[in-house]
Amino acid sequence: MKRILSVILAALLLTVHCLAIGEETADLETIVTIVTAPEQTKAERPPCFPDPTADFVPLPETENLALNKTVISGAHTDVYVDRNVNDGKTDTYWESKGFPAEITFDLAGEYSVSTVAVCLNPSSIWEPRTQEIAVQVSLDGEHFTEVAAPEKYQFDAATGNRIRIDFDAAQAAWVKVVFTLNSSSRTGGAQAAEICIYE
Ligand SMILES: [Ca+2]
Repeated sequence: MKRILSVILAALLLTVHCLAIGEETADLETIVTIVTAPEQTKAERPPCFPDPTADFVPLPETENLALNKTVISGAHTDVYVDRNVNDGKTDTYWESKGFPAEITFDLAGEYSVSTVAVCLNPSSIWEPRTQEIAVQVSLDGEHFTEVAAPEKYQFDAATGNRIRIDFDAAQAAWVKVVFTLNSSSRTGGAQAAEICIYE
């Protein structure tokens, strides 16, 4: 008998509890305003949070012909080997040992190239520096023609720590990028996290 009374009491308590929750939910429904989310197809940034990449040097949106292609260079510094220069990651980089520093890409095909971009790690830890760079192209990997004469380019995190070299379109199966100066006091060689080549 005592057990039956306990069960009845528990059932009554559960019923009262459920009724209380029901009233609470009803109360919430009366104070909550339901709004419909606006259509949004891309990420939007409020004006008080300016886009940090807005001032970055724009790069072509076409295929990067250098990505993961065979690359040849001279001596490198420490662990900063040449295959870091076209692995698609800006947190790995190539650093030559001294100047001039040449790095050559086998495009594995013939293309009409017109832009070479040189990128450092975009982090502001990489302080501004100047590198002098030229571009040469070849159809046989032996005879090269200069398409962009040596020129000093400013690398700055504010503009993405990257520069682009545009030149008249030239047929190329090989592209050689020649560095002759780096103003950074931290190294005696050329530095590039990524070198990208575009038609
Ligand atoms: Ca890299």
